[in-house]
Order: sequence, then structure tokens, then C-alpha cells
Amino acid sequence: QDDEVKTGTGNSMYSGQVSIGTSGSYSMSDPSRGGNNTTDLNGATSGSGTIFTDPDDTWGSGTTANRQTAGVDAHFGSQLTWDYYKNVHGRNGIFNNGQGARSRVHYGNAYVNAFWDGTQMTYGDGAGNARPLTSIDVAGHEMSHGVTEATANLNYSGDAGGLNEATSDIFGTAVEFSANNAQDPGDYLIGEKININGNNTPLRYMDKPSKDTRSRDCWDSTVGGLDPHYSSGPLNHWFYLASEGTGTKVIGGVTHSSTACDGSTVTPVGRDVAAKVWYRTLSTKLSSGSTYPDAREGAITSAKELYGNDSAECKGIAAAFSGITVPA
Ligand code: ASN
Ligand code: ZN
Ligand code: CA
Repeated sequence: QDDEVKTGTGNSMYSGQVSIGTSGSYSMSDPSRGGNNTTDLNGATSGSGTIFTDPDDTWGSGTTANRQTAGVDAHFGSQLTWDYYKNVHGRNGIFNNGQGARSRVHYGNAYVNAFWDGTQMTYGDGAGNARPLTSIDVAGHEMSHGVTEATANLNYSGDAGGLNEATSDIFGTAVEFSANNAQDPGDYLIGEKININGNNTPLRYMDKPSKDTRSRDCWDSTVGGLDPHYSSGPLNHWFYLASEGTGTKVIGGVTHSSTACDGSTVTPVGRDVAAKVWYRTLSTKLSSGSTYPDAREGAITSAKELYGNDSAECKGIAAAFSGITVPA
């Protein structure tokens, strides 16, 4: 029966040996998650690619020597993202309609990016020292662009562009933590596994976004003029402050250190609360032209609805927005 889920064994690049949902005998297509499926573009830059198949349901080798390996990581990332939204937010897939999505790997030649195109996920193989862009946080980031499109539909410019990008970093990070994977433990770095800069630095730092030399730590009215990958900095910093507070902590084997823009001490509400509040804000308070001040107001209203008007959670969420200088 082709609609019966099978449990394959995947030898991934970034997460060790993992279980993946497959079907038939055997295809990398997961009937238990809306038909999420993973295909090989084999260097093409268009088309659906060819679905990965395997005779014994054991996939990949842990290295790029086996072309299934990138497929294992992409399929696993899609599975984790599906499970995260379902289990934590009650969301049934990217579109909340029970439908899965395709992930395409081996896009183009030495392509150093990954993207969501409104319908599906696509991953490049990287170039030079940069490895395939199929890490858990990147997969969660890209699919969360689909969730943003299906909810607030934030523009990709101005303050909204930064909120859009940060939303993907926030939920990509939340998915990484939810995986609780020994090879890729949760942290507040984005893309730490893929060596995109060739010197083992991550793409972005949520505790102090300016460590990438371009992102802003603090909001002001000029932030909206930046590329969304840099105007995301203040909201990423908000998520870190709300989750972990000010100060220094080792998380996922990495030292994180954060200060508030207004010099305050922020008492954290925890990552799970911050993620719940942000999901409610995204899905019920924001729209295409929303600004950072709108995000503050929406998040505080969301925290009141979830936890009560005078709750510690609501106060902490507000304090973290003051910590990125978004005024009341
Ligand atoms: N990987 C990039 C991102 O998701 C692609 C882009 O610039 N839209 O942000
Ligand atoms: Zn993005
Ligand atoms: Ca990470």
C-alpha cells in the first residue's frame, strides 16, 4: 500500500543517523506528514526533480559522496518542521491545510543558498568550504517563510522585511531546539553547520546580531532601510532576550552573550513562551505592512491573551522589546 508510512533509516550529513518517513518500496515521500517529499534536481535549476528511491529504506552515507545524503537532511528538516508546528502550535503544515511540501536538493552548480518559492523548498550544495545548505535551522527558516506568507504575509522590505526574516530565524531556531539532536544541539546561531563563510562562523547571531558586522542589535526608524537579513537583527535580539535574558550562557556548546540596548537587565520568560507569543502575534496580529512598534503592541496583546494581563510573561515580553529600543 503506497499510503502507508514506512520508517527509513537516514545517514544524514548534520544530524547523525535519523528515522525518516518514507513509503512504498521505497520512496522519500512521507504520507504521515501530508506527503512531504524530497527530490533530486541533479544540477537543474527548474522542474520538480526526481523523487529519491531506495531498495532497502536505508539512505545516505553521512557525506556528500552519496547523493542521497543531502536528501536525508532536507527530508528530516521538513519532518522536524512539520512536527514542530503541529505539536507546538497546532498548525497542520505550512498552509495549515494538512498538505506537505516538496524539498528539492542538488540545485544548480555550487549554489550557496536555499529558498522557499511559495510552493516548495530548494537547497544548493554550497561551494568551496561551504557545505550543503540542508541544516535543521536553515530548513526550518525556509519553510517558515511559507508560514509567514500564509499568515501575516509580511512584506519583504521596510520594517516588515526585518520581521519576516527574523520570524524565519526564530522558528528555524525553535525547530533546531525541538529536534534535541546530539550532533546539532539547539543554539541561537543560524547556519552554524554549513560553514557558509569558510571560516566556521555562522550566518547570523541572535544574542548579538551585529557580530555578523551588518545586522542591527537595536531598533530605530532607520532599520527599515536595510536588507531584511540585517533589519531582522532587532527582532532576533528580542527573541534571545525574551528567551534567555541579558548576560552570558553556554547553550548547545556555544557561549552566548547579550546586553539590552537600553542598559536594562532583562529577566527571561523562556524560549517556549517567547515562541508561543511570537506565533500568535504572527498569525493573529500582524499584516503585510507591520512595523516594529506594531510587533511590540501585537506581542504584548498576544501575551495578555495567552497568560493574563498582569502576567510575568507579558511583562517579560514587553521588557525584551524595551531591550531592543522599541518604545511603548
Ligand atoms: N535563503 C534566503 C532566505 O531565506 C533566500 C532569500 O534571500 N530570500 O532569506
Ligand atoms: Zn529568509
Ligand atoms: Ca542553529
